[in-house]
Amino acid sequence: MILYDYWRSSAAYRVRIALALKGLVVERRFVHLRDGAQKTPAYRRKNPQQLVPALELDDGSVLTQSLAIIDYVDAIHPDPRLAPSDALLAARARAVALAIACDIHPLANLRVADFMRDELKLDEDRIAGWRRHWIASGLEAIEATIEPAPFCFGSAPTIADICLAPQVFSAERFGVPLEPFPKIRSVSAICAAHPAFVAAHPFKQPDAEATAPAP
Ligand SMILES: N[C@@H](CCC(=O)N[C@@H](CS)C(=O)NCC(=O)O)C(=O)O
Repeated sequence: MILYDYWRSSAAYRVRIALALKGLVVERRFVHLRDGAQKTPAYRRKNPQQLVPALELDDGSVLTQSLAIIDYVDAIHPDPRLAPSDALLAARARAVALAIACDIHPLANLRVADFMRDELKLDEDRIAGWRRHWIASGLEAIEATIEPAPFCFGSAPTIADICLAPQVFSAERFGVPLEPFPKIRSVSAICAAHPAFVAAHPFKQPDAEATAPAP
């Protein structure tokens, strides 16, 4: 399998965590988002959405969308499971993952910021304010939802933690204060000490750049 990846992509970071939790090592191809590598014809053939991550399987088929990729990996390598066994908790963990992946992350994405800057002529302060607003209001709702024990919904990481840790990384990067979110901070601290989350961290990736400007 080949993972099309970018160190600072929080969606790719989710997939890296899931693969690490499963103990799976895959080939990596780095798609430099700031250089626009996601828009090249070669990558568009892999993912017509021009987004990372994408996972190419050994038969050449390509999976896109981080949550779909994680579901696939969880189905073919079920140990450890990435959802709580309890159906109610599983639904709640999925809801946190979807709140992040569908309702928070897309609003702070690179292409959205590019459009605001290039087409709407908004300045960097207003773009940064937009990002902070949607990330903070999204995290406020998640703070009210999770029940750290010590992960979001129990003693093992699930899809909720897999999505939350990268979202916290982005929140810190964009200057969102985390003081109002003690439960999120406690989950984040537990994740930061877990080997799979450590291995998947953006700064640990081969394509990481020490001084890359935001976004
Ligand atoms: N819903 C998608 C989101 C993927 C996504 O937005 N990836 C970002 C990086 S985190 C990207 O490739 N952005 C490129 C761009 O905005 O041009 C998923 O979960 O995989």
